[in-house]
Amino acid sequence: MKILNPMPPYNLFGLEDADYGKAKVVVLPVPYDSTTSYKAGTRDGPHAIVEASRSIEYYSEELDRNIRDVGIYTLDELAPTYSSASAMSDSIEAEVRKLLEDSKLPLVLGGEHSVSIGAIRAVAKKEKEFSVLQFDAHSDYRDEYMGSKYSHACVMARALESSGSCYGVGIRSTDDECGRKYAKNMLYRKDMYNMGINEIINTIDKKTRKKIYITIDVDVLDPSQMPSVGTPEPDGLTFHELTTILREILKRKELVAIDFNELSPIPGMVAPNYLIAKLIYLTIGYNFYKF
Ligand SMILES: [Mn+2]
Repeated sequence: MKILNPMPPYNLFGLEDADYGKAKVVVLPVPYDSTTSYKAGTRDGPHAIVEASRSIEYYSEELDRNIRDVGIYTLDELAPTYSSASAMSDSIEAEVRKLLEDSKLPLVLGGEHSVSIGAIRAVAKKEKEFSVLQFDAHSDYRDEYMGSKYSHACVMARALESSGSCYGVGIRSTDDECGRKYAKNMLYRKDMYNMGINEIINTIDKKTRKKIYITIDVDVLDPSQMPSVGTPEPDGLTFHELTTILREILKRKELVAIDFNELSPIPGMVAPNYLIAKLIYLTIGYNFYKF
C-alpha cells in the first residue's frame, strides 16, 4: 500500500539531506529508563522530541540563521541494555567515544538522567580539563541510590568523579547531606532570585572551565511549562531564562558534548515535547553561531 506522508524524514528536525560525514552535530537517541524512582516513561522521550522537532521552522528569527546549515545527523536509537544500568552506561560511553573520535559534537537524547554518566566518561577520556554544567531541579549527588551507583539520583556524583568539576543550576530539591556537602557545586534556585541575569551568567562562567559538557534535566524548567517530567518540582526556570543563560554561556565556552534528558511525555500533550525540540534547536544555534 502506498501511503501519503506529508511529514519530513524521521530524524531530529526532519532533515531531508542529513549526512553523517558533513554533520557537526550527531544525535544519539537513548530510549532508556530503568532506575526512575517516581514515574517511568522517559524511554518515550527521544521519540516524542524527534516527532515534535519535525514541525519546527528551519529558520530562526532570533538567530537570523537557518538551523539546517549547521549539519545535524540523527543516529538510530541505541538499544537499551536492561541487564544493568552499569552496562547501559558502558554502551553509551562506547557510542559517544566514536562520535568524539570523528570530531562530532555528541548530542544525547534521553531517556532518564543516568544516560549522562557514560557520555561524560567518554568525554573525560578525551579531554583533560572540562566542567560538567548541569541544569536540574535536583542535586543528583547521592553516591548510591536504591542499590545502584548508576541511578539518575547519582549522576552528578559520577560526573564529579569523571570531570573533577561540576556546577548545577536551578537546584531546588536535595537531601541534607548532599545539600551541605556539595553546596559550592550548585546555584540554588532560591539564590538566583537575588541575582540579576548577568550575575547568574558571570557566576556560571567563573565556576566552570573553558570546555564544558552540558547536561539538561528538563525538570529544571517550571512544571507550568514543563509538566512532562517524573518529579515536577515547582518554582523552576522559565524557558526564556534557560535559553538566555545558554546563549550567553555558549558565547564564552567551548561545548564538548551535551545531553537533554528526563522528558516523560504525557499522551496527547505535545507542547512540552515541542518545547524541548525548540530548546535543542536554539542551543545548537547559539553554539554554532555564537549569537
Ligand atoms: Mn537529574
